[in-house]
Amino acid sequence: MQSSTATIQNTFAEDVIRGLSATPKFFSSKYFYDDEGSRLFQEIMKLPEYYLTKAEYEIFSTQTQKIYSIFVPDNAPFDLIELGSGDGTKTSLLVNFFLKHKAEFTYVPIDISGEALELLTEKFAAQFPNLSIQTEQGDYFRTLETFKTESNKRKIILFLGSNIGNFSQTQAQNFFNELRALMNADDVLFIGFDLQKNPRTILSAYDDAQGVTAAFNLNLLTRINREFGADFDPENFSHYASYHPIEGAARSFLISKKEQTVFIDALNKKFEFAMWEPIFMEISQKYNLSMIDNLAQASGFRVEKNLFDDKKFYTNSIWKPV
Ligand code: AVI
Repeated sequence: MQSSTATIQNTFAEDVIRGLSATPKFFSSKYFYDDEGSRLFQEIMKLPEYYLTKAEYEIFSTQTQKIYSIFVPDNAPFDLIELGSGDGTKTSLLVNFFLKHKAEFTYVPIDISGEALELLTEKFAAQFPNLSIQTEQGDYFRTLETFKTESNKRKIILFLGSNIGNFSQTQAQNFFNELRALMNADDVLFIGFDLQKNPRTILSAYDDAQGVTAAFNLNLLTRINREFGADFDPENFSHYASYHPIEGAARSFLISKKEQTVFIDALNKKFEFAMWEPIFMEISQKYNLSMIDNLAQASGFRVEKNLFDDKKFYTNSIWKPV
């Protein structure tokens, strides 16, 4: 049997071939996060233009009590499950408050990256010596499936950081349908959605003045060079971001600056690029409140409450199963 790393690598290779053989060409933004990509994303979150992280942090720090009362109306023990845990900065605000209020819970971060989970565990163990923490490496749904049968505690599931925005609306719908099937009537889902706003504000967040977002996109070419022996010259591509105010979709592309051929040694394949040909890299879908309501309803949830930052740039939406 193949190791799971080899399987992931094969899927990546297949996705590269599929994306570069398609018209228009595309990559999946889930491959952005190698070590350098994760470092660049940390930089993005600190950029003045990238309002999303600050807005969600504001909600977590100013409305902790409200969140707590909705999550735990009855002081019953619960599992606080985080899908894609990242560095845990925002979650630590909740954990801190919950512990101070003597809530009885286990924090369960689920992530594909073992390294991210190790870092998080170290950080949380030092910060919260009394916290019960159970890390789970791997697929969200597979882990939740075991929880559905093995734990009879209420599950509070966090899906933060507007990660849902990197799914198309159809993918988001499928994702919530699958999640709903693994939840019990008493469980709660807490999701971060970036909201539609001044299109210029959104566009700047994905086209920052320092070029960090451009480097973040171009890094995928460098990753493919390293992992599959490709000969992409990142200098021959430029980053282009767009925002479509009717669809609410921010999209990023890498544009071939000239006619060129790229050879990928490990895949023994070459791909032609016309001058100005785009590769679609990423969608960052922005929502409005009726889109959020419709999405919840269509997947078997109701919106219990939407929490907003001061500027109403962002919402953390609390959903309950119906
Ligand atoms: C991780 N994700 C929610 C980010 C976003 O805003 O779509 C990724 C990102 N892409 C460019 N900047 C940030």
